[in-house]
Amino acid sequence: MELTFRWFGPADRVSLGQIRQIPGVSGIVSALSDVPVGETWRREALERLAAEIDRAGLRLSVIESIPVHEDIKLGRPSRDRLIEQYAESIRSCSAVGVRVLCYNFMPVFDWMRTDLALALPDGSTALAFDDQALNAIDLSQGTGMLPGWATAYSAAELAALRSAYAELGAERLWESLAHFLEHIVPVAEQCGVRLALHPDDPPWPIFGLPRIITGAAAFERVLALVDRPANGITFCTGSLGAAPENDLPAMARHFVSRGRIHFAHCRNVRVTGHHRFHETSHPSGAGDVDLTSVLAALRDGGFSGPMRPDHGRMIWGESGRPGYGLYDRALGAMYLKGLWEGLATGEAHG
Ligand code: DNO
Repeated sequence: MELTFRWFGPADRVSLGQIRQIPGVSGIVSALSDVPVGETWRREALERLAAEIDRAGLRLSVIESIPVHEDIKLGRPSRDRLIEQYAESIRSCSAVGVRVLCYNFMPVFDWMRTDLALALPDGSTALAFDDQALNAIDLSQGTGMLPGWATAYSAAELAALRSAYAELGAERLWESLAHFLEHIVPVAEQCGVRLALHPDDPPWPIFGLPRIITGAAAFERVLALVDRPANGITFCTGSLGAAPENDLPAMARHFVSRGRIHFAHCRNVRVTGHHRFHETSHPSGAGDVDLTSVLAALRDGGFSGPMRPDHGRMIWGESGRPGYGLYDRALGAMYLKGLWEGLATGEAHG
């Protein structure tokens, strides 16, 4: 297992120097944030990113993410040109030594929360989601009212996208995913990059938009679309753990045995109602995700890919990018490292 940490590039308030001081972290998960969605990622830009990370004594290990253009998901005529550009971006990643690409197939929105600073009893704050609060959001104003949402859509753009997806529906979104994978899996395979599809977060439809990567059956279907080792998943315990029907240790055991978990995002959530949850600190007892059993399943299955702590709370007065401060994620990294080491020691002694 390679312990990694997400870094949002030179504009990130968390520095590579700080990340390097977290014991056990050797890999960086990053991306080019200034390339418009759909355009090809140039090798030179990735070389600069990789060189900066190298200079800090770390390694660019995972790209998270190259966003997938909505036209690809919607199956529009421009998709084949966009897919070819995506394939070229994968080749650029490979050229700088990146071996894992994390991406998602969520329509319009990536991860979604309704509260970016829910106060927890210990004085920390965490990201939270509540379906009722979501339904109260007035999308006729565009995305401006959504907490922390990065991609801004005007009211008209958003309305057009929502009606296009309503017409498309979940089954044709699956067809779009199949078409995409049929084209990019061979490219990834040829250049030694493993694709790691991230589950939808949260794993259910929001705002009437279909969401299809929601649990074990969906992952199984993804793997079968193009049944090749390069076609794999990101095992994100926080996204999957928001749906109580997902048995995470069982899923980890199953998909690691198939050799298709190419990246692990490990964090914890507390489910507090129907489609209602908040994030917590990483340890198993802090939320509903049994990370101890998940890591044991990964370890038993011979998982050797990158793993990262995921969203952290804001603690010790820190402020910063929601979910991506330094302190709580560093604690998460140490927890994951400790669990992993303990499992190894248990093995050696037992
Ligand atoms: C949120 C992240 C996601 C993830 C993408 C992968 O913090 O886990 O935004 O990067 O969904 O494509």
